[in-house]
Formats: sequence, C-alpha cells, structure tokens
Amino acid sequence: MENSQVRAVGGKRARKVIVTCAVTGSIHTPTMSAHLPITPQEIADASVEAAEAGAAIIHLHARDPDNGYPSADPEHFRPFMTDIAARSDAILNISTGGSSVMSLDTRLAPARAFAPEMCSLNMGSMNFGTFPLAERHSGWKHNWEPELLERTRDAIFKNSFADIENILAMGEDGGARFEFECYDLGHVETLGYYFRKGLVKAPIYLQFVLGVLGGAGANVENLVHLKNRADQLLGDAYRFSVLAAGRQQLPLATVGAVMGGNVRVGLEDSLILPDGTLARSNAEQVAVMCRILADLGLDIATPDEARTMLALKGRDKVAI
Ligand code: KMH
Ligand code: ZN
Repeated sequence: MENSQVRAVGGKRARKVIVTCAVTGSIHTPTMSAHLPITPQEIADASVEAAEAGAAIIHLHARDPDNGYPSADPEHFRPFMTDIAARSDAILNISTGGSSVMSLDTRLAPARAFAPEMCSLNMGSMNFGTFPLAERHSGWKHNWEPELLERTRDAIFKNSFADIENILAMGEDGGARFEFECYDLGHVETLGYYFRKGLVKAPIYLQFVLGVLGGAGANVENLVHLKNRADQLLGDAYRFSVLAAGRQQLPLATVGAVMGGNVRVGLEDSLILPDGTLARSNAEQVAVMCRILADLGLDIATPDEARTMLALKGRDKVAI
C-alpha cells in the first residue's frame, strides 16, 4: 500500500517537512572535496539535482569560477540563478552572510540585484572559526585556501543591530522573507526582540545553526535549549529548521525533524555522509535525508507547499 494511504488509514495526515539544500557556501574550499560545486554550471546542476531529490529551498552563495574563491558578485550569481530558475521551481534563497571577510554592502549586492523569495539573515556578530579545517588538509590547489581559513582566526562574522535592521529593511523593500540564522542563545533573544518590535513578522523561519566554532556546539542538549527559548519568545509565530556543521549534519537534522522542525543539508555545511565518507553530491545528502524522513513517516514539502508555509511572495516576483 502506498505510504499516504497507510497514514490515511491511521487517521492522521503526515506533517510536511521543508528540506533546504545549501549547495556550496563559503566555508569549504576546492581542495577539501572534488564534489564541491564551483562554476555556475556546477552550482546550477547541483541545485537542480538537489531539488529533484526533494529539496524545496536552495540556499545559494557564489564562487569565482576561475579559482573557487567565495564571491558575492551578482555577475557570478546571475548565470546559475537564471539556469536554476529555468529548470526547477525550487525556492531560491540568497545568502546575505557571504563570508566573514566581506563588507555588508558586498554581501547584500546579490539579494538586492535579484530580489529573491528568501535570503539568509545572521542574527548577530560572532567569531566564526574555520581555521581548524586547514589542519586536516594539505596539497592545496590554490594559495588562497589556507590563507582564507587562517584569516578566520582574527575575523568577526559581523551583523550588528544596525546591519540586521538594514537587512530587514532590504527584505521589506524587495519582498524577501528570511532564513533567520541563530548560532547561539543571544541570536534567538535578538530575534525575539525584533519580533516584539514588529520588525520581524510571522511566519518566522528560524534556522538553528549548530557546530560552528564560535557558536553553540552540535549536540542535542543545545538544540533543545535553543528551541525552548524560541518557543518562549516566538510562540506559534515561528517554524524552525536545523543545520549542523560537519559530521552531525544528518543526525541533528533528524533530531530536529523529530522535534517538529525542518532540515537543512548540503555541502556548504558538511562535505561528508554520516559514515565519514565524502558525499558525492548535494543530491546524495538530500536523498539520504529524505529517506530518513520518509522512514519516520514524515512527508517532504514541495516548493509550493513550502511557499505557503513560509508566506513567500512567489517565483514570479523575483528579479531573475
Ligand atoms: N554556512 C552556514 C553555517 C549565510 O549564508 O548567511 C551559515 C550560513 C550563513 O549559511
Ligand atoms: Zn550560507
């Protein structure tokens, strides 16, 4: 018997879970995995395959196609934005975090240029240490890789209150709604503050980010604590999703789904599968995640279902 029929017999419809795939990011570097998408063609193909595997939202950064260096140049975004939009109805979510060595104006340029349905908003300033990754690799393809990782020892991943207000205003102008990224308790408190002030409105999409060096560690206790506080501050005005960096990616996303949340996977956050082997594609991580969700009796939200759940403006209002 088909799954939905089984649930119908049980008398209760399965909950829909939104799967986000963050396909490339700005943390990992080309030497770390040959499967990390770099060129516009690779980023577009990875995104379309991830959507076909079940991702409703694609979280996007760009890279310089010549050497893989993280980029927020709208002209590096344009080819894959157009290509993905032509081949998939997934929700395109543009990063406003970029990387910790970019200025606010640089980071906001692509979201300003494309007025996406969603963009990320990091809810505070923090240390964001990726320098330990350099110890695990050698034989670098590009000199910039160990240099950029080392720079994070003395860089601040910055979103002051003024930055947050600027990004909220940009969202208000262009109609983008946010993936509110909360790496620690103070970020949840800040989100609560802007909700009380009326600058952040329901339905809020809160992404718990666990396992970044400088933020909350990737464990169940931290997730439960953060969610308890979000429940107090945001009540039923929010939905949450869980991303964990590195090896805990799929285990903690699964815990998040069991707790009533949504999930984010992708090579931006982890290059590996739970057994420690390199994921061969973003779609592979999405497929494993979707299989786990299905085995738990949870349904996967389609892009249009996610649009309704998150009150997004729709693809027809995006400037691509
Ligand atoms: N790389 C993730 C840990 C952003 O793009 O705004 C956080 C992130 C930041 O996705
Ligand atoms: Zn990102």
